[in-house]
Amino acid sequence: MEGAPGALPRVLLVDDEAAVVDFYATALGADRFAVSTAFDGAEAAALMRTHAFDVIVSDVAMPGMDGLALLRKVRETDLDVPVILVTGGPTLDAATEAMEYGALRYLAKPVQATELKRMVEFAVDIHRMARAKREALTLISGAGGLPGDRAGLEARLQRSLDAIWLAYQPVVSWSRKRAIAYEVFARSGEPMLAHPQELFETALLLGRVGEVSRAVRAKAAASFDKLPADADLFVNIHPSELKDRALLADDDPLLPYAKRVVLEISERESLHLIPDLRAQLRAVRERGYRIALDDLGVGHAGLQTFIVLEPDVVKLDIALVEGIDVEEVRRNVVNSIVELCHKLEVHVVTEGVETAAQCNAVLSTGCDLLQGYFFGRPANVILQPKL
Ligand code: G
Ligand code: MN
Repeated sequence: MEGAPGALPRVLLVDDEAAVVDFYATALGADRFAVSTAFDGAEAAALMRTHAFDVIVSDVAMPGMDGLALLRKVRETDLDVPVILVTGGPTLDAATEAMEYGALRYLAKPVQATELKRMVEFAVDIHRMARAKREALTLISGAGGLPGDRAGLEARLQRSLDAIWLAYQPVVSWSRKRAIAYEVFARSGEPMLAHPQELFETALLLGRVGEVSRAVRAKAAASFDKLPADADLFVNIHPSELKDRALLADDDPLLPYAKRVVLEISERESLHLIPDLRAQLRAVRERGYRIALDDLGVGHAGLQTFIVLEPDVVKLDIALVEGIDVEEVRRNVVNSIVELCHKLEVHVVTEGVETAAQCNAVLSTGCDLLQGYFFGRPANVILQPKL
């Protein structure tokens, strides 16, 4: 839906007062911008489904879908288009919220014609830059084996989306002699994007992470039919899922099961690019989800991720388990982590347990929750663990 080169920048003006919209349109000038108008958020959202815009200028207080709701809606599908919010009664809360959701600027009424024009011009440049950066990313990754053209990537991602399935692996409690949960791994029948990492990286390039992660969550939600009543579900999420708020949508398929879901966030992934991560995590927790810090031991050094995530569960990476039965120093390290976690009332799961010897060594560290081939490999059905 990109416009032809040299075409006028497309601006969408949203306000429930016709006079205000007219004033904005005049201020911008029909010779400089291609202006479309809508009288509330719902009408704007409908227009956006069929038209691409370079900038959206929206009132905050409107009947029906207000400006903030519109902004959230926009960000579900478009991470780039700049949104300028305008309000009659600016409060700090609303301004903060607007910026959190990725509004470019926040303007107080009455808006001066020159100010509006300057800001919209700035927004057009920002949007161009965002688009160029995305194209650059596509080019760079193209060199690494993925198709360089967007259409190719799109087609491949679509095939992967259609072919997504879940593998289930039990997380066992040794003392309770049963599976207390199953971790789900997204898999895809599309060979080039079979691994979740490739799937998510492609989705990121195309700005479609929300869609892919939602497809995974829909499958995860459907698993509850088959899941034992006393077992929870561990679902891996990519940090960028916290960015576009797709996870927080009121109609998210996984939401009804939130209290039985632990969302795993890997220490391998960088969290510092997520704007206002703490607020996002708070919102996730308010929905009832618990959070696990995944792959502890292989990610960034230091405890920053631990401190920010305040996890309910920590998962020790397979790298810490390898050789744990023969190396005392590994047992001591794991033992220290397990003790500290328990002191902080954080559950610990040890991943990658493959042999009886490893199992015994891990149990000797005081860790009761275990996962690995020794109890069950990831399978396309929910299987009882071997215990
Ligand atoms: O990053 P995360 O911890 O979510 O990924 C775990 C990966 O490790 C999965 O791909 C899973 O198939 C794999 N896995 C699970 N259990 C074992 C195991 O016991 N040994 C090995 N080598 N891999 C495992
Ligand atoms: Mn995991």
